Amino acid sequence: MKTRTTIMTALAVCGALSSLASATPVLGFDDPSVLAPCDDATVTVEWIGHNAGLDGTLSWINTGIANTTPELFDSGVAGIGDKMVLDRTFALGERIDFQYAVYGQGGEVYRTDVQADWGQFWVEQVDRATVLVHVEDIRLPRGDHDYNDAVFKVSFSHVPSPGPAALFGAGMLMMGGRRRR
Ligand SMILES: [Ca+2]
Repeated sequence: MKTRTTIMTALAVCGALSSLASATPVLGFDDPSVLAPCDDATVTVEWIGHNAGLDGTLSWINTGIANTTPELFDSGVAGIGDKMVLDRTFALGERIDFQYAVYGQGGEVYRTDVQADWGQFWVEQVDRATVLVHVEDIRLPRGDHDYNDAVFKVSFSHVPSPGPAALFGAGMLMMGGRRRR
């Protein structure tokens, strides 16, 4: 029960600090930016599904390591509700970029950090700590704009770092240890 309360409080803090994320869906060729709404944000990516003739792979563009795009989901095998947690935390306002690579014919690759690809993504704000990202997997203007070829949810939660109180407590423990000698 106590753990649950702590998690809920942490999420609330993350949501309360969300001022950078847009409150309305971003359509067309605007930057489909997904931004961390708080510091020390843990990012969970959930596969929502896809409705397309061709399969593809969703990857996270890890800017911390050059040319690294760890795969998150393969639409051919991913199940609705499957989740992946990115292996680092993000600072307030830091962007999280994704790549969707279509199998087969043409093998188009779309990236949220490439302006020419922005129209292939539609970012829908669900709440302050959650967005849905919809992908159009046929290069515009040929694409049919249904944006259901791949859909995934990005959720942020705040993991508090050890605060001054915790450090103070650790210091007291060390002093206590010395006294016993
Ligand atoms: Ca489509």
